[in-house]
Amino acid sequence: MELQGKRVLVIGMGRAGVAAARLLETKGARVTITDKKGREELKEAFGELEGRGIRIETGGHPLELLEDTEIIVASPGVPPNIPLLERAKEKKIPVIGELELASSFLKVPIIAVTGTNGKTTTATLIGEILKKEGKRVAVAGNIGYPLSSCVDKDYELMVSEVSSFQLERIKTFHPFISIMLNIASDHLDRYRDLDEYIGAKKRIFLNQKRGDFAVLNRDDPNCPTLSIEAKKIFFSQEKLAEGVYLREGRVMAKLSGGLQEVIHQEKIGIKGPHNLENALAAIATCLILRVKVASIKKVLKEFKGVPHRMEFVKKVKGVGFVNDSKATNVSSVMKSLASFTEPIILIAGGRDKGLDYSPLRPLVKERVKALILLGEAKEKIAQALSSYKRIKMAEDMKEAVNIAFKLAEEGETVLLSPACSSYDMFQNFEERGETFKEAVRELR
Ligand code: UMA
Repeated sequence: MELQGKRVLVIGMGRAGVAAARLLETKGARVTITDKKGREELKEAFGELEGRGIRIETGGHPLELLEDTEIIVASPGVPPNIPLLERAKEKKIPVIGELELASSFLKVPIIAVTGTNGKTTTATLIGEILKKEGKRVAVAGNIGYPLSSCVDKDYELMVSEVSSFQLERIKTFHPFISIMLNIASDHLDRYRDLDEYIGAKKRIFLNQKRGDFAVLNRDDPNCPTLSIEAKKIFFSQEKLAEGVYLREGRVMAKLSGGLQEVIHQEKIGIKGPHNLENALAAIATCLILRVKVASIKKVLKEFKGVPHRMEFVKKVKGVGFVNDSKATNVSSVMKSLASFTEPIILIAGGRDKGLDYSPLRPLVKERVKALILLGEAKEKIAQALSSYKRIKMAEDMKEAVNIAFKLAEEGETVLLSPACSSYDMFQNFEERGETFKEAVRELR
C-alpha cells in the first residue's frame, strides 16, 4: 500500500487506532486521528501520539474532516453506521480496518484464528508451540496487541486472532491458514442477525487460494464449509476419515501422510470440551506447518490457558474463585458452566450485546446455586431467567464478590462469567477481571 503523502483519517484512539496512526506516520502518510471521547479521557493515547506530527481531533467526529481525507482507517469497535462513515460512503472515500492496513505491510505467512469462543486460547497455544519449535513468531490482533505494532519487525510467522469487526473491513487480508473454531450468537447489537455475523466471520476465507489451508470444526453446524477455495482440514471430537480427531480418548491425525497419534486427551493441560476443540484446532494447524509432534505434545501438556479465561484465582476458606471475564457471550458461559461438577455461585452481567439469555436457563437451574447480577444487563438477564429464583443484584464487582462469598460453602466455586461485554463499568474485560481478582484477594 503506497501511503507517502496520503491524507489518512484514523477513527478511534484505542489500541488499534493509536497503533495504526503510528504505522501510517512511519510510512509517510499525513495522519489525522479522531475520537468521540474528550481529551481528558484519552490522556494515554495522547502520550503515545505526541511529537509525531499527527493531528488529533477529539470530542466527536466532525464531518468536515472528510474534506481533507483520501483514505479512512476505522478501529474495529467503530460501527459502520456512524454519520462520518455514512458520509464517507457517499463521497466514495475508501474505508479499511487496522487489520487490513497492517497485514498489507506484513511479508510473512499469516495464521488467522477466528470463531465466537476460544480465539485467544487457540492463537496463544499455536504461538507457544511454534516458539517451542524455534520459530520467530508474533501473536497479535484481537488478542489485545494490534497487528500494526508488528510491522517491520523480525518475525517469520504471524499468528493473528481476528474478530468479525476486523474482518468486515478487509480487502486483501490473506492468511496462509485460516481457522474457524465455532460460531454462536454474539454481537447482535452490531449485526442484524446470526447470518450477518457469520457473513462477517466467513470473510476470513475471502482471499485464500489453492495452496492455502482452512482449519474447520466438523462438529459445529454453523461453521461454514462452502465456497472455500483453500484446502479444508477438519477437526472433530468424533472419528473422521481424515483430519484431526478424537478416538477412544486419543487425539489422532491423518493429514497428507499416514495416521498418527498425537497425545492422549487426559495429558492436555487445558480442560473442558471447549478447550479440547481449541487444542484440536491448534494441533491441526501446527501439523500443517510441519511442526514435530514432540513439540506439540510438550506444549499441550504444559500450557495452562490464558488470563481471564477460566483462570483459577485462589481458594478462600475452601471456596474456589474463577475469573472468566472474557466470557462475553451466552455460549461461552454455557461452556464454562458445563465444565464444573461442584455447585457454582455465578456472577454475570455487564453491557448487553442484543443476546438472548434464555438458553442459560437449564444449566443455571442445574448447576448454579445462586446468581449474582450486575451492570446494565442485569434486569434483562433476570427476566430471561425469571423462573430461577435465587438471584441477587449487586451494584459493583466488590459487592458481587462479597455476596457470592457469603453464599458459598466449602467445596463450591464462585465463577465470574458475565455473558456481556464490560464497557458499561470497565475499560475492557481485562480491567473487569483484574477488579474481580482484587476483590477476591481482599476477602477474609
Ligand atoms: N470510538 C470512536 N467512535 C466510535 C466508536 C468508538 O471514536 O464511533 C473510540 C472510542 O471512544 C475508543 C476507541 O474508539 O477510544 C476504541 O476503539 P475500539 O473499540 O476499536 O477498541 P481498541 O482499544 O482499539 O481495541 C480493538 C479491539 N476492540 C474491539 O474490537 C471492540 C480489541 O478487541 C483488540 O484487542 C484491539 O483493537 C487490538 O487489536 C477487544 C474486543 O472486545 C478484545 N473485541 C471483540 C471481541 O473479542 O468480542 C470483537
